[in-house]
Amino acid sequence: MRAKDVEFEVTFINLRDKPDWFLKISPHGKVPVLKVDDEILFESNAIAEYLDEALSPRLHPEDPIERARNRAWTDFVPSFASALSGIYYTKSREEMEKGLAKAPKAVERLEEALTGQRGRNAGPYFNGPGLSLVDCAYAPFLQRFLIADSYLKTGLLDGFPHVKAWADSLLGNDTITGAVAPEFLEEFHGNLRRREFYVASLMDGKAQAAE
Ligand SMILES: N[C@@H](CCC(=O)N[C@@H](CS)C(=O)NCC(=O)O)C(=O)O
Repeated sequence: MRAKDVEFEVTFINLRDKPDWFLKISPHGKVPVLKVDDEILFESNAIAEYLDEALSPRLHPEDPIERARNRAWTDFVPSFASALSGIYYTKSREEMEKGLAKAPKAVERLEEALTGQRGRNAGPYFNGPGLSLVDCAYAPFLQRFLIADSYLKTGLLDGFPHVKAWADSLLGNDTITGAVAPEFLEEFHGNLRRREFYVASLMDGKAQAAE
């Protein structure tokens, strides 16, 4: 909706204390949910596809082949996201390193996809100079990984130049970075601390060193 420049209201939900009104409208008790007049839509991709059909400009490519390719790569988001969170949602350095050893397989797939795309367009986004739905689908997971990686310093993306350049472009775009709650960084750090992840010990070491 930010990319389409439409007016909307957003209510951020505390997932540790979901309000009753939210539980009544969200079939799985999950975010995001979109309310359009009296209609409720859920599932990120279904919401994004609806918005793209209902509101201009189209954020999916016009060409049906390109559109199918974009949807296919959007379907890969959950596998990609779990490969990344498998690195930083870990309780020890050893567990983190196991996650890190598994992650390149998924990142390599995306690198190959982007290499193919760069044969068709010059970037910096998946389909060229403008943001598309597929960019918006990957961005939150790249954003969270890059925050965690600023402490873990895994170097994971160094071996994948297209993914790294894409992630840097996405995280340099304020349509993307402005989409989170104002207290996002604090909440994200709080979540890692509460769950006692290994990365939180590095964050806190860093915080103490800075004091
Ligand atoms: N496939 C769903 C996944 C939604 C989802 O997992 N949302 C998470 C936050 S990213 C959530 O609401 N978790 C709260 C819970 O499961 O209690 C989508 O893309 O919309």
